[in-house]
Amino acid sequence: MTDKANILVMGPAGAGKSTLINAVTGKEVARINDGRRGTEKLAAYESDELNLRLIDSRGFGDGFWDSQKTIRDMSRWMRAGLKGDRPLIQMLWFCVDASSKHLSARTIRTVEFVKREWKDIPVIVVLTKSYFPDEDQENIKMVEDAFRKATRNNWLPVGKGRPIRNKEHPAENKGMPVAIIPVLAKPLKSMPAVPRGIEELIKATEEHLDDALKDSEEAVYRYDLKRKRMNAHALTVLATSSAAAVGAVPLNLPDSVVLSTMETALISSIAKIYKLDKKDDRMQKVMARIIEAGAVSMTAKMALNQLKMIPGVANIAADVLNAVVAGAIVFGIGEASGVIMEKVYLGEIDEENLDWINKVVNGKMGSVVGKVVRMVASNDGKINVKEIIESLGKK
Ligand SMILES: Nc1nc2c(ncn2[C@@H]2O[C@H](COP(=O)(O)OP(=O)(O)OP(=O)(O)O)[C@@H](O)[C@H]2O)c(=O)[nH]1
Ligand SMILES: [Mg+2]
Repeated sequence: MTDKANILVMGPAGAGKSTLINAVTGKEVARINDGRRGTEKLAAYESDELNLRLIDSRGFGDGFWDSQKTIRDMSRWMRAGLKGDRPLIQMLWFCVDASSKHLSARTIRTVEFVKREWKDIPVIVVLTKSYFPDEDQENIKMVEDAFRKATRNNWLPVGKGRPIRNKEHPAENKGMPVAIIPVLAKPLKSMPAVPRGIEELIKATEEHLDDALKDSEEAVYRYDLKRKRMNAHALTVLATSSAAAVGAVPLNLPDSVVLSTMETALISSIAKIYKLDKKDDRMQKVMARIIEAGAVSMTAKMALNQLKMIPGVANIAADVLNAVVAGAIVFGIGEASGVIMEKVYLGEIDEENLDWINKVVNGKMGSVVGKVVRMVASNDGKINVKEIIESLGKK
């Protein structure tokens, strides 16, 4: 296990370790805690894109015996693998649930005991479930204070009499994490919480790995872009089901203010993923142009007309038609926004190129509506909203 950088992911039960691993690898590989059972055994998951191997561990409780069991399990597992000349684990990601607003001394101690096996490996604290960016500073400070207190009390087994590997890492920071990074690995079902922080986590990780294990800048850049794309798509899929739910209540779809509001929220969330400033004048223009090009009234009328022409559809309730059309509209807008924001982010298009924006939005809208119409037609005019929405989301 020395070809890739091995990172041990540790932290209390339910902190979000497995979710984080799935987000970083972009695969649903690690089992998620469903409230009854979480990760039970250590297991390694590799990233296909980066030179990383993430080791998922069993979450521990705050009780003494439980943390002892974690320490024992880990020590056993590590001893079994401690044979090569390079340390088996090169870094530790310590997951702390940001929404819990608390980091106990025992939790820090458990992690530090395990860490001791590898002497000075760097620790990055991942503030998981960082739903609210405006609470980041407060949460980072909470972690710093908890670590400072632990180091000051001098019961931390860290760094005592040991050479400091990283010369730039000052002595008073001994035992402190090399970085504290707020992460939201998975979007919330409610709209505005955009997944974030994974790119920063990867950058910090690369920075603190030995040169031999580092990825190339090119690989990190490609990874970053792929993440952004995935996040934009995930948000679009979530917004699409919300839109279908909104459409399923009696309303006049072409005039729907609710739908336009959802579009605006989705577009600004996607802009946020690409770190574009939505308050910037030029960005405002881009966003307005996307909404205008995909105007709800126009697209809804077009889609409804096409659907109504399919034999068998005449008998279908208006709310079912509305649900499908609402979903299609928001999906088309989200996908178009992803393409547009990425090009702006890469500097490949000029924000003033409104014709191009028009073309992208119209193209996406047309193809999404076309896809829905084809699905309904091939199903003899029957509409299964859930199935259609799900199949839109699949790439
Ligand atoms: N929306 C959202 N939910 C999250 C996130 N991270 C964790 N969760 C939820 O928190 C719960 C626990 O997540 P896990 O990833 O299984 O936590 P764990 O640390 O691996 O748990 P153990 O293996 O039991 O220690 C699950 O319901 C996840 O869906 C996140 O970034 N966003
Ligand atoms: Mg787990």
